[in-house]
Amino acid sequence: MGVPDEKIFPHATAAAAETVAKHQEPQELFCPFVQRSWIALEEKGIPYQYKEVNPYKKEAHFLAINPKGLVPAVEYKGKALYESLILNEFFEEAYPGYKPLLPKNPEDRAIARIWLDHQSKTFIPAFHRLLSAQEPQAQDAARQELYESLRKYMKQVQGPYFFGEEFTLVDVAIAPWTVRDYVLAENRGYKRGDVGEGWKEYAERLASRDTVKRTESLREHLDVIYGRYLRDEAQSEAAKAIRAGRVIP
Ligand SMILES: N[C@@H](CCC(=O)N[C@@H](CS)C(=O)NCC(=O)O)C(=O)O
Repeated sequence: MGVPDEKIFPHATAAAAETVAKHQEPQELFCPFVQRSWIALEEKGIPYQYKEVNPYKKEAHFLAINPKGLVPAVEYKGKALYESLILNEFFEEAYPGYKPLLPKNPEDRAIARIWLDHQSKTFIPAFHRLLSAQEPQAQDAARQELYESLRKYMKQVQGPYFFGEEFTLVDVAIAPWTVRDYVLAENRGYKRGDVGEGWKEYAERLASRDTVKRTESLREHLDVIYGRYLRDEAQSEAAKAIRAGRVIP
């Protein structure tokens, strides 16, 4: 039997309801790094509580979880953890009873990490450079750089996924960009088919995977943030790093 207090009207009303309504808009839906860790959680079936923060509003409670002020971040047993790839490996280690997303043998695990590193060092910076490049020459150079990174990557993909039938963290980590590369196709002359090496088919396969679709938000919201990148107006840490020729944090 419930307690009498359960019968109280449980919703905010009047001005308070308006305030609540203003804070319903998902804030980090645009973030491919968040989607990486979200896909991993969904793939593994780990129980979690999803909390939204606006990463551009560096509030104290957010900085306490990630002093770098970036999403994704996780609070686990009172400890603050962050960095999408590190979180994804943490899920593997902290939840061994759940579906594995890394191969069993150490050499394949090392190979997985080599190609995750490749994504971080070549693919993501090239994607950002192409997004924010204003001059046609700079766009051409960034587009070639992106294609080159993807060609190297695709030579390693066994198909249908990176390690064959097994869907692993390597696929998880690149999947969010397969639901975002339409921005480059519509604005920067990028074509999946021009990469060759099966990138188009692989990208379509990742983008249509259930856990990727379940963690995907509306394009109209993505368009707002990407508009800022396309005009090179974005003030995110990544945008500032690319502009200054620094490594993306
Ligand atoms: N290396 C980080 C990158 C995370 C990141 O850049 N997140 C963006 C959103 S997509 C962010 O929090 N930006 C806030 C800012 O730049 O101020 C990771 O892999 O988790």
